[in-house]
Amino acid sequence: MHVIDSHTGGMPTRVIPQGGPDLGSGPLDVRAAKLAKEHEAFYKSVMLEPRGQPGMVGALLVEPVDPDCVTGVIYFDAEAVLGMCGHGTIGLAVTLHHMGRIGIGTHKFETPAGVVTVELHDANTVSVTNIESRLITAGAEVTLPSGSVVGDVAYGGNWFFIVDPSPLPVTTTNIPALTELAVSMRQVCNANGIGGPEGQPIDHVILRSPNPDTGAHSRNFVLCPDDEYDRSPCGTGSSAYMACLAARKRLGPGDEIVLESVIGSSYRVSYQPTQNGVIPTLTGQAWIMNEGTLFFDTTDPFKDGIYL
Ligand code: PYC
Repeated sequence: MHVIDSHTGGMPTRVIPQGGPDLGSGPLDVRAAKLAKEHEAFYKSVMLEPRGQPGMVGALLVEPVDPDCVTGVIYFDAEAVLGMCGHGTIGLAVTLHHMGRIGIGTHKFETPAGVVTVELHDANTVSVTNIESRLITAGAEVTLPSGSVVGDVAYGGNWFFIVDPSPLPVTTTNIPALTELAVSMRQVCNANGIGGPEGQPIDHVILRSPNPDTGAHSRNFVLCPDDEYDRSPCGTGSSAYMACLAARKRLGPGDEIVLESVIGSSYRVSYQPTQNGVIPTLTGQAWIMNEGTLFFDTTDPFKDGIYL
């Protein structure tokens, strides 16, 4: 299987141009649900060690339904199929350019969450205009063994519980403690029906620290479905956060801010208002790291990945 690996602000994306399971030709969300339900072994074998690496997101290219789109894409990590992925979309645009499939300019990609627009500024720099993002529930309270925390449920292509400010400083030394805290928040949210309006579970948790010493607006720690942290500032999470800022009138339409990841990589982000939320645009950079062929030798005892 041919793959091209990039990273966006430190977060890896593995593009699979062809050769995934047959998902049919229906709407992308239906194909994504089929991948999640029937082909877990496929996506785990590509994402888990020893072939994959912690945090890696896969981008399986499929035929789009919308003929205006350059490609359809279904994102996943080692644990779950995603509705959308911002860092993956930046990585995909850079990868398609590397493959000679797109030039500098504006292009559309179809994802299970909807059509997103990318503007490739140069070989590494991409702006993504995401799907409509919304604040769902402001100020939901979750009770943890260590006490209560209040956060927002918001959608940006995935489902987020956002705690701002974080009870723990968002620093690299705190990554293990932030991971443990965020895992328990997600578990309590999902045990108590705190999530999307149609029962969608929380798949990501964001803990934010305001005013990092870099002059950025804020820095975040993002827990992904595979319990890894997002090395990038998380495009869908930044989108969900923009919906929260807009709903609280803490940021005006078109005003651009810099959002940082826990490791200090950054996106420039702004939004345009819609009736129910915002359309966010985020700009970041990705770099190609590797192009190669994955082998699935039947005699390899770890050909399906390392399951812990
Ligand atoms: O950038 O949207 C994102 C993302 C989701 C999971 C990992 N990265």
